Amino acid sequence: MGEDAGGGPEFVVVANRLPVDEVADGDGQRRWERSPGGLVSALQPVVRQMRGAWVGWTGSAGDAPEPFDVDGMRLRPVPLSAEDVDRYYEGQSNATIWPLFHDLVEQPTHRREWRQAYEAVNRRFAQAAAEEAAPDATVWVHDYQLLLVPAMLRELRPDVRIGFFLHIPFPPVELFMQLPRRRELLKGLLGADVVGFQGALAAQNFLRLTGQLLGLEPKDDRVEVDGRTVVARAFPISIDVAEVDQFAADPAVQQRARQLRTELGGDRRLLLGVDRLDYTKGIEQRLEAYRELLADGEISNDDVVLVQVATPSRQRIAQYQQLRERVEREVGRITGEFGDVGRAPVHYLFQSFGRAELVALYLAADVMLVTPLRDGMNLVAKEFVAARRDEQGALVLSEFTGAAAELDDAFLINAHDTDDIKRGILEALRADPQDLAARMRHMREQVRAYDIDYWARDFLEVLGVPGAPGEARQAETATS
Ligand code: ADQ
Repeated sequence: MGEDAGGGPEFVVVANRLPVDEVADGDGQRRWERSPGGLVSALQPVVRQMRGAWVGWTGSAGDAPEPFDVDGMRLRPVPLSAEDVDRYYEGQSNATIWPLFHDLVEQPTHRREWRQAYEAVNRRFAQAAAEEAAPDATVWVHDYQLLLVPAMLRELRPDVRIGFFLHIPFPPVELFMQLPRRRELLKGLLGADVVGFQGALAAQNFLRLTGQLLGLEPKDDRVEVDGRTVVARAFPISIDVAEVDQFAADPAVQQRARQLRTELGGDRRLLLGVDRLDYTKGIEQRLEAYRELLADGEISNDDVVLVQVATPSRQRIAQYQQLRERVEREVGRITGEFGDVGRAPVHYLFQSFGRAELVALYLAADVMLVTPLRDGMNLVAKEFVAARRDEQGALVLSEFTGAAAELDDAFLINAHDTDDIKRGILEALRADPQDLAARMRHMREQVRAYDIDYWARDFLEVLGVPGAPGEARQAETATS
C-alpha cells in the first residue's frame, strides 16, 4: 500500500510517536485507532495525498509490529526496548534536553549511557526513514527526541529533502553550550534543509550558535554548511480551528458547559487551567497566586472557583512525581484554608478528557489561566480562543509562551512573578465586558487566519514540497 514504482512513499513523517493508539474492541480484540490532535489531522491529508508514510514508536516497549495502514497512512513502527524507553526517552529526551531547552526550569541530568542510547535510537529512526523513502522523497522530522536524525538520514540518503520542526523552545547560546556533545547535536539539525522553530528568537538562537560553535557564517534566515544552504525560520504552530469550532457549536457541548457551571456553584466566576502535569506549565505558581488572592481577600470562595485539569504525563520520571506531590499538597492547602462544607475553592482533576468535554470546559470558563514558565507555543491558549464563538471569556497568558507573540490581546503576565500573575487575574476578572469582547475578537481573527493547515502549508512550501494541506483536506471532504 502507498508504494511508488520507485520503491516507497514520496513523503515521510518521522516523529517519536506514531499517530495511533492501541484500543480494545468490545470483544477484547486489539486494534489501532488514529490519535486525536491537530498535528495528525493537518498532516494526514498530505501523507495520504502524497502516498506517504509515518515512522515512529507505538508507545509500547518491545518488538515492533510490521508496517500497517490506518486511515490511508502507512505506519512504520520503530522498536524501543524497555532500556531504550528508560534511557533515550525518559532519560536523554525528557530529563536532559527537555529541562535544558526550557531555560533550566528544572535541573537537567547528564548521563553518558543516556546519550549513547539517544544516538543509537536516533540512528534506528534514520535507518527506518531511509528504508521507507522513495528516491528524491521528502522527509519531515519532528521534535527534540530526534535532533540527530537529519544528519544521519542525509548520510544514508543524500537524495532526499529533509525538514525538521522543533515543537519546544530552542535555548539561548549559553545554555545550549552546557550540553555534552553539543557539536554533534547542532550538526544533527544542520542535516536538514529547513529547520523550523515556534518563534523568531529560537531561530536566531540556533543561527547564532552555528557561528559560535562551528564557526559558520549565518546570514538573515540561513546558513551555508558543506556547500548546502540550511534555512532556519519561525513557523508558529496552531490548531485545527474548524474542529474546535464544530464542538463549540454543538448544542450538546453547550448544554454540558451550562451544566458544568451550575454544578460548580451557579453564579461563581470560573477560572480554568488545562495542562499536561509538567513543571514548565507554571501550575504551582498559578495555585500560589490564587491562594494569595483568597488570603488577601481580593477574591472569595463565594464568588470564584478554580478548575485545574492536569493530564498525567511522564509519570516514571522523579521530577514529575515530585511535582505532582507539590501540586496536590497546594490544592489540599487551599481547600483546607478557604473551603466551605459543600463548596470547594479548587477542583483538581488529574485526568485526560475527550475533546468535547475539554471544549465544554473552555466554554464554561470566565478566565482561562495559561501561565507556563516557558512553553514553545501552548495550544490550550489557542483552543480556548477558537472555542469562544460567543466572544466572551478572558485569557491570562504568560509572556514566556510562543502563543504570547500572536495573542497579545490577552492579559499578558510574567509567570515567574506571583504578584504579576495576581494582577493579571484581577484585571481579567474586573475587565469591562466590551473590552473583553474586543480582545477576544482580535484573538479569534488571529487564530482563524493562522490555523494548523496554514502552518503545514507554510513549512512545506519553504521546504519546496508541492501540495497544500488545506486544499487537500477540502478535496477529501468533498469526495467522501
Ligand atoms: P504540550 O507541552 O503537550 O505540547 P500544548 O501545546 O498545550 O502542550 O498541547 C497540549 C494538548 O493536549 C492540547 O491540545 C490540549 O487540548 C491537550 N490536553 C491538555 N490537557 C488535556 C486533558 N486533561 N485531556 C485531554 N487533552 C488535554 C508541545 C509543546 C508546546 C507546543 C505543542 C505543539 O510543549 O509548546 O504548543 O507541543 O507544538
